[in-house]
Amino acid sequence: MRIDIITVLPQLLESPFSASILKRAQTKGLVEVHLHDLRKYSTNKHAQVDDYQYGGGAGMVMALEPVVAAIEDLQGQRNYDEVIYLTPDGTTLDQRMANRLSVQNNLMLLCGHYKGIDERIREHFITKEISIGDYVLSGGELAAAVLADSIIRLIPGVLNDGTSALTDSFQDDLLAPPVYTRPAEYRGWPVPEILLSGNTPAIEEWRHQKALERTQKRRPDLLKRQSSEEGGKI
Ligand code: 6GU
Repeated sequence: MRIDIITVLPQLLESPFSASILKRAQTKGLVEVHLHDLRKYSTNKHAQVDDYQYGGGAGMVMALEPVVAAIEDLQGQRNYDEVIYLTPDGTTLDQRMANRLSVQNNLMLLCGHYKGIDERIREHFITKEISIGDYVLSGGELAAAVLADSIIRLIPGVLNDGTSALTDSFQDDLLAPPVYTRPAEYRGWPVPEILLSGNTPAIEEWRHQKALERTQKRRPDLLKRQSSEEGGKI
């Protein structure tokens, strides 16, 4: 997979892709992440990438021409499965969306800034608009990092344990069960005995039960969703 990210703040996105799993995914050749500084596409002598909005009012808009130039430059080099605009008024990211995007080849992400982008770009170039939740961030960069992380970790080979992405919270609309590590007893608090039993089927059943209990208690909405939308996960 290849992910191209268009941003006015490439520095902000460098570190999330330079550490841990996202770094290893790139080193292993499983994903390529390319950051594109929108300023490089500005024809303005001050490399300005914002502009006033028609109709007046506070707040600048991302300048139309550099954004279009960046998108078209990349589209001239390869076909993109999706051109995604990160914006708080987009569709809220969930695991299902991450799953679907993880099987694509080329994704372009455009990080929103200021009051956003000219509506005509949304109408004519953007194929998907994604928000990462109902709160406001200073820009789309951190949202793009979150989206890319949620996608990249699902690419086969990225996680060492091939099954671990499947047992994540949300992967089957269940929260993950509790986990324990050494020592078996700490300050008088024991690890549940079943986990020390070596009885794998019983342990699996216990984990499933705990996942159900936890979901019922914390996110009953997920269980409702499961019963009303059986199947069709991808
Ligand atoms: Cl994608 N952008 C901004 N600026 N704020 C957000 C967001 C995106 N998703 C949630 N809040």
